[in-house]
Amino acid sequence: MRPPFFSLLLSLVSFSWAATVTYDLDIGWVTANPDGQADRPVIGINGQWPIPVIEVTLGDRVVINVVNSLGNQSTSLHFHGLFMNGTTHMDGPVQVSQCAIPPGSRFTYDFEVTQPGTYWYHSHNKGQYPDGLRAPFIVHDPDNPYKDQYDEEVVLSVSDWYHEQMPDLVSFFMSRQNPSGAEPVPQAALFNDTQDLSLPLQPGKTYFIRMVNIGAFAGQYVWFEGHNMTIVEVDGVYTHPSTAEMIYLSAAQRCSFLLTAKNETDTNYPFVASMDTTLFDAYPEDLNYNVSGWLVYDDKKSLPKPALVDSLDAVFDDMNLVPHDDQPILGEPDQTVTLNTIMGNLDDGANYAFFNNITYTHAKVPTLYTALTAGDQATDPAVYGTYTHSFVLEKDQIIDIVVNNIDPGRHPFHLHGHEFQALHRSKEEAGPFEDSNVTAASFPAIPMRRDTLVLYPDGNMVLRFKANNPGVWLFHCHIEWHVVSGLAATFVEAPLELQKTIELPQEHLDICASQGIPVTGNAAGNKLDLLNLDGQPSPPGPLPAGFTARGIVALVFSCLSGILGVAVLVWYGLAGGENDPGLKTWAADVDAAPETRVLPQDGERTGDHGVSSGADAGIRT
Ligand SMILES: *[C@@H]1O[C@H](CO)[C@@H](O)[C@H](O)[C@H]1NC(C)=O
Ligand SMILES: *[C@@H]1O[C@H](CO)[C@@H](O)[C@H](O)[C@H]1NC(C)=O
Ligand SMILES: *[C@@H]1O[C@H](CO)[C@@H](O)[C@H](O)[C@H]1NC(C)=O
Ligand SMILES: *[C@@H]1O[C@H](CO)[C@@H](O)[C@H](O)[C@H]1NC(C)=O
Ligand SMILES: *[C@@H]1O[C@H](CO)[C@@H](O)[C@H](O)[C@H]1NC(C)=O
Ligand SMILES: *[C@@H]1O[C@H](CO)[C@@H](O)[C@H](O)[C@H]1NC(C)=O
Ligand SMILES: *[C@@H]1O[C@H](CO)[C@@H](O)[C@H](O)[C@H]1NC(C)=O
Ligand SMILES: *[C@@H]1O[C@H](CO)[C@@H](O)[C@H](O)[C@H]1NC(C)=O
Ligand SMILES: [Cu+2]
Repeated sequence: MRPPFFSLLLSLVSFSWAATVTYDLDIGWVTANPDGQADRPVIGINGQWPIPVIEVTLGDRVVINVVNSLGNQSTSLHFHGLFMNGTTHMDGPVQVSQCAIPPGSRFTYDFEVTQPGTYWYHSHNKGQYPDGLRAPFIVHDPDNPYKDQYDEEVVLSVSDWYHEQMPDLVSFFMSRQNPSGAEPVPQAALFNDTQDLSLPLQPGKTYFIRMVNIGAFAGQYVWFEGHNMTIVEVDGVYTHPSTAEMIYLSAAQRCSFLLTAKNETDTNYPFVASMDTTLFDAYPEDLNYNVSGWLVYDDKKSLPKPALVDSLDAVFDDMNLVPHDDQPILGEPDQTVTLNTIMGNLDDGANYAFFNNITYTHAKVPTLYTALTAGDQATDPAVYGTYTHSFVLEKDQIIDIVVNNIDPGRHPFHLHGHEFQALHRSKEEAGPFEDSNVTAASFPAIPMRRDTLVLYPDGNMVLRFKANNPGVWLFHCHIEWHVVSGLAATFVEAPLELQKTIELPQEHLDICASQGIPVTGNAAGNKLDLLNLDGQPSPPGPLPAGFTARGIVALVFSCLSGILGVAVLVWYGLAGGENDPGLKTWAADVDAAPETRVLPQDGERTGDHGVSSGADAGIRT
């Protein structure tokens, strides 16, 4: 047996061998047609699309030199799931940890990779990534606990695909013409940025398949005919092996599994990803929401059509996974943050997403830069402004996030800078966690960990993590439409520590200066009085008085009665927000509608939309 000091020595040696891996990424427009239906401009890298899969080894230092050659859009890169421990300024979200990289500028991401597994990288600016700027990011692990159980690794992305570009889709989505907030429905699904993909298999071999959903919106049901999956990793966390016939991968989730090839080569097998159509408000007749590929044992044999599957009930529940390291449940929380997910309209007639009563609007100063320049006041959440929805965490605190879904849609929630323990996820329609009879006693002793978890319609969930990574980290829904409509909050973790450890490279400050973005002071750019937030960027005001109460009723009623309510809202949008007696009459009829829960407008009014009184008027029926 090897004495322990020797293995320590070995690990020190291997650490010092860690390589620096450099990527030069020139981001620019190219044309692509991955579903064979339409050529369109996409955002490529170095003149190519799909953009490259980044592959590094655990412990590597990664240097990514970005040049923005788009000409007409700014950009940024986020490395989804990587902790960025000590380098929160390399995390990527625009106006959170950096300014956007304007056209013609350069920016270098420089960080160490301290976690093994399957990740991805994507733009974190203005709903941009679905235009093509997203791909897997793989961290190879010489000590992968399953390395003796497979022969080959395979990367396999899945995604939805749109024919229109995001800026156009977003401007319609966030408009008074779309008051119900119906998300654009994708035109196709893709495997590895194509369709009819072949995955050649050698008989008897076992494959470590790393699946990543790099899509914008749709969760995907995935299955391989005639083959089971043995799940061994989710979101960079190794798990004990679990057998699944079908998995569900939301936007941003990853799942790695072992798949063993048959010994016989007489048949090829289809595999399928089927978009979760319960997310869609419309089902265009010509939409094929499935994509298929084939496990090819013999390329001279036919590629059979996938069999129809009439139930998705066989889908594996990721809450049943157990991390391979058996990390026990963290101790009692020092802080519990409760976030109610709510959709509602503001006075521009568009539909916004809210955590409690706040729809995220980024600050004038990137939130990290406020943390770095606010001195002792950096521990006061107020300096980050109302609409970044910031929570300040002390170093090493245990934090619970309780998320209640006051919305009938699924939302895949993602936390930057951490993996969380998933302590509880209710079934659909369970109501808020506080109203349930679930107690801490029923939390698992060894909870599943990941960085993105799906919250079910009108359900709730409880997540726990330790604030052991000083930084500024977003918590948000990973449906890109909901990022755009404001479903995000900010955790400012150990800001005083950040002031001692983070030194911003000059180019970070330079790209702000070139765009006139202030880099010191509070969310409003105020340096003298950090509690004076006059001029902070803010969302539109609440629905106008007079419309408000009834509008909210209409909104709630619209959930119940569908078309009629939506029609009224559309009418409101087209009418330019003016009050109308006809609406009142109609609304009076529904005053007896069930209780209104869809109420983001509580509390103080801000912004310049002139609705200054009757803060509660909007919420009583
Ligand atoms: C930016 O340029 C691309 C490629 O030429 C073009 O397709 C796209 O419409 C432009 N987008 C904007 C927002 O101007
Ligand atoms: C998917 O694309 C990646 C990157 O090009 C490639 O490494 C991988 O082998 C592809 N997967 C399949 C199943 O073809
Ligand atoms: C897959 O797993 C299910 C349930 O464990 C089992 O019934 C089935 O036979 C397995 N299929 C294959 C191809 O191994
Ligand atoms: C394939 O053959 C090997 C060796 O005979 C055997 O161990 C293995 O169980 C077989 N695999 C399957 C899926 O039947
Ligand atoms: C997609 O696949 C599902 C599951 O097999 C099937 O029920 C559905 O009919 C398919 N849809 C289309 C448009 O092919
Ligand atoms: C919670 O309450 C419901 C309804 O009262 C009951 O059916 C369920 O068994 C309870 N669950 C627990 C964990 O006590
Ligand atoms: C970040 O690094 C510190 C210091 O090495 C360590 O204590 C902490 O656990 C790390 N956090 C994460 C999330 O890895
Ligand atoms: C949200 O609600 C809280 C608590 O009622 C209140 O203090 C705050 O001013 C409200 N914020 C907004 C933006 O309405
Ligand atoms: Cu969402």
